Amino acid sequence: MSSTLKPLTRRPAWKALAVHQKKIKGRHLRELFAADPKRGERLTAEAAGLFLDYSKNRVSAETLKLLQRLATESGLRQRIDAMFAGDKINITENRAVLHVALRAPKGATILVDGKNVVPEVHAVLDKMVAFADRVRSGRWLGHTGKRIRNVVNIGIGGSDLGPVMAYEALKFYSDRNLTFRFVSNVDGADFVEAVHDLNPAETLFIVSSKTFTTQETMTNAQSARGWLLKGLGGSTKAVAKHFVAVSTNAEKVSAFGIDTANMFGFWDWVGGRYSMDSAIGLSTMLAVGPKSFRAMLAGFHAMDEHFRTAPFAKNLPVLMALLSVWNNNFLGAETVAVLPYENYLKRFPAYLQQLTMESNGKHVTLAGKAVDYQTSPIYWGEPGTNGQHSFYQLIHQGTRLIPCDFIAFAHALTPLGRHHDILLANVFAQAEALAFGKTPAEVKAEGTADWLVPHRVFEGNRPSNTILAERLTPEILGALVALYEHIVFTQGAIWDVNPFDQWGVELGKALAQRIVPELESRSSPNLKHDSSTNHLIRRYRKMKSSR
Ligand code: G6Q
Repeated sequence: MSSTLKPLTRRPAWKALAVHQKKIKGRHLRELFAADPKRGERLTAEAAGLFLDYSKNRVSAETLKLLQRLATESGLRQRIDAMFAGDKINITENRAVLHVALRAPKGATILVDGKNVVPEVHAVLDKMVAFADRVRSGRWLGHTGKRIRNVVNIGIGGSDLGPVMAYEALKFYSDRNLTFRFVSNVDGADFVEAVHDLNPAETLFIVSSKTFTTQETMTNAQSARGWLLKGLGGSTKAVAKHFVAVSTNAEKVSAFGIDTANMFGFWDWVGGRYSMDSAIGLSTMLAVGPKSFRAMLAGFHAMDEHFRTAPFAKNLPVLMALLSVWNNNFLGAETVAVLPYENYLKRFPAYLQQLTMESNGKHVTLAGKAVDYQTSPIYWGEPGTNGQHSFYQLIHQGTRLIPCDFIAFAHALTPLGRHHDILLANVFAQAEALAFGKTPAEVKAEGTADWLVPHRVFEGNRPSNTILAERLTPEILGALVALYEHIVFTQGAIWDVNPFDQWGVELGKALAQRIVPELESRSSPNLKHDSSTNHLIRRYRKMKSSR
């Protein structure tokens, strides 16, 4: 498909945007709002329980029209249809990309190589439900006959960030009789601290690994096995009662000693960073229960349907993606700050870092040609209001343009006095201050001494989106994650890159495998790296032998 497209910078809409950018560059959001008193009501859209206000972006009606034309000229419609049809759009790995099938309702049909995958998805879901019910009700017993009180998910990257984020986001709905921990880092401190206060007889490990070969996860899983057996008297029979696996690799799961009856599968058409709603979400289901998990899937599906069917002009993921392309490629913004004013979403920015940057951090097109434009911006963020007391200074008065996505909810899950109104007053105030700033005349009028005026001026004209929803429910979390998944998809379509591979992660992994024996060998290894790496290895070996 992409071969029939013109290179991005030669598409008519792109060229028109480049010309248009010169016109709009000098216009301030103050002017844009003054010229259109209803702008704040007009430049909004709504879907799947999420209300989006994008009026505080540096765009005119013309900009939006050109951006939507760019989406059309980039073949976005065809790409969306190809994804939902199960086409192998992950061309470098020859795979379909079907996280949308994970939340398709029973009875839907999505074909991969001529086979409907939806029944398999629901079979795994049903198996997860049966297991979750046994653990949550206390019917699943550990090796010594005690019920499970602690669940430890071992996984990394896509097999960790989604589960951690979802657990934190939905903690309000979780069973407080169960303790959840997440171990990802190969740094032993992660595992040691996670199990420090846990009783092995009451602990269940979920080894989450699509490939079941990932160095960090396998190392942690082996340590967990050792810790468990040591605590329970050494019988390897204990493993079956305290370990389950989430993987696509039955052979390796069984070689580890986990009964494949306790393995929850998924498929090669689910990318790691798109897998939190697959069996990788087993810890989420154990925490919040099957009903809430299914509600989350329904939220994902509602956003999928919106993305698939809504016209681009009203399509939340498409609009947000196009605005990010505008900010990134035409206004020169290098990052996007994601700022949830909801403490339960504290891990959401970290989750998005992988989703966005591992997906679109690419430098060649689908056809393998080097791009001559920027691809993914850097995503980062922290929950509000905390960030306001640290890095917001740079967003308000620094020299860089940092578009912000504010996320807020009308209702607190844990209402407490005036807290929520104060929280929401802050999010609205920040977006307002960023957009409109404070002019020298306004600063002067406050009686500020002349020499101090420049320091207290806020230029404004800083773009932001505000997403507002009723409350953080499992449905809304699903819709929110799907929103960003489809933003990433749309960006990838415009930039003509493959958001579904991650070859950049491979080189470091392969090199680490080579260096491990060089650190562990008793005799001096014959090092063949560059002089810096060789020297660091020698120095480390010396330091570790003289403890
Ligand atoms: C995600 C990446 C990566 C992956 C981890 C864990 O899209 O592919 O983050 O999830 O490397 O891989 P396993 O699940 O195979 O252990």
